[in-house]
Amino acid sequence: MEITEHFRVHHQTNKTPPSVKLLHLAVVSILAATVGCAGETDEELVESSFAFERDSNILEKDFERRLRERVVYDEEKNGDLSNDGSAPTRVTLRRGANVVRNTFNNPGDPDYLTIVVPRGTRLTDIELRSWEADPFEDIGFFGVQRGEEFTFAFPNDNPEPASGLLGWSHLRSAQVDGFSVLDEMATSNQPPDAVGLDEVFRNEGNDALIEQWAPGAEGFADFSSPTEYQAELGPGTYTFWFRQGSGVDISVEIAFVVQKDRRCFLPRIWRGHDETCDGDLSNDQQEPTDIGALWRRRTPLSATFNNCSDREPDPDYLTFRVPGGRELVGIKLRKWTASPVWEDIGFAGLVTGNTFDFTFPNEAFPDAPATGLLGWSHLRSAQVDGQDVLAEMAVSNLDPKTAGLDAVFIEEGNGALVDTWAPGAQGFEGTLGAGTYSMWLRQGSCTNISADLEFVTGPSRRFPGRDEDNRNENKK
Ligand SMILES: [Ca+2]
Ligand SMILES: [Ca+2]
Ligand SMILES: [Ca+2]
Ligand SMILES: [Ca+2]
Repeated sequence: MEITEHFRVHHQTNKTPPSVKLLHLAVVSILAATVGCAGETDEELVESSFAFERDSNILEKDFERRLRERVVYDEEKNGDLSNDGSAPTRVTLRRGANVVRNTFNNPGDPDYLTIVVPRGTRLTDIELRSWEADPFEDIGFFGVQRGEEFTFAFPNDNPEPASGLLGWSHLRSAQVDGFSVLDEMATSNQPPDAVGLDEVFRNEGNDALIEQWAPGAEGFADFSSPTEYQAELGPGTYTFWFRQGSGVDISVEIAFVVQKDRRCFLPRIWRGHDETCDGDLSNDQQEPTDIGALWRRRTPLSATFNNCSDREPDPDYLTFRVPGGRELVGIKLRKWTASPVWEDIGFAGLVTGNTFDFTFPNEAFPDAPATGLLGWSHLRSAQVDGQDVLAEMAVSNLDPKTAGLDAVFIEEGNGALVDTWAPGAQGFEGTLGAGTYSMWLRQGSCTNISADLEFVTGPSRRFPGRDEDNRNENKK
């Protein structure tokens, strides 16, 4: 099937032969197992453990799908899926492919299904495996909402007719062994041509679907660049509606693929604080989440944040400690994703102490709005393997030209950052010594920014020879 580059990238990722992945996993496992050994730089150790995480995740998906498959609901054996959106049939999914077989029509047999994606797992695909209709009919509707009920119905009076849906797809026979249903649902907040689906529809001979797109769905694709995304739903409860427009019975077999979220099984020294496994970082600037003393070399942090006005916003405040004998020498951005649309700007602010006494707008200092901050940086994808976040924070008291950052911003294609600099921050000399610091991760809109950061420490130059191991301090 001819598909756009955007989707090709995503799908090819999942098609590496398992044997190749196994071999690679073995190699990166050995590399990763050397964490803490002499002879490797911090940078090499960090790279090897990130490679381990990335590659074993790809491995997991193919194996889970092939090795663990079970029918979780078959209407012939288990009875009709509920006709009532307020009391759907409920199934808890397990790792692997969870197969559902059902028949639906309109108006007599809508099917409502609630799935529970357990903690420590993610729903990573929905595959349509078979499609039967007699007489042949080739269109159905498949919608999803968060929670245990399905409240959405046609017609929707909202000018954006898909409002209220997390995502939706037009089910059709071409999806059998074809395009991922989950991918379509994840990007249903955007017109088909914005996400390359127009080409998919055309190649199927289903051009009419381009016109039948309706705005309003929330969408849930995680974009790692303007053109690459992953469609996934995390742990939680979701309800689906199988609907057909005519009296014809449509029978389908559909598989919900669930994968272990292996990050949560990594030792704390590798995963640090990961919101997916360890919970949301505090929304309260007076009581940031205390992630404790930083580890000896690197401490990862994975957080998702937004500043949404239509629902509960998610700012993230955290406190960390640089232990005696160590210095914070870098804050690296390792991964940047945005959902449900690509967005490329966030904010990271730093203060000393265990509260974050700074807010926007900073009314007391209109001419120097960064007053009160030790340092700050505009988080952005270009910092992934690029400019160090801590290094930017250190010189945030200086305008970008004086700090030498203007060239960096322009080279990244982020020239606008030169003009969005704000004076008032304290700044510091490159590294931060032993002490307690708090950080604010902020985003300006409803888009969820997910950032994997990494705090890197080194021996203190202030007290040479006192390179204390803080592993005991991290045992909680
Ligand atoms: Ca049914
Ligand atoms: Ca039913
Ligand atoms: Ca968060
Ligand atoms: Ca939060």
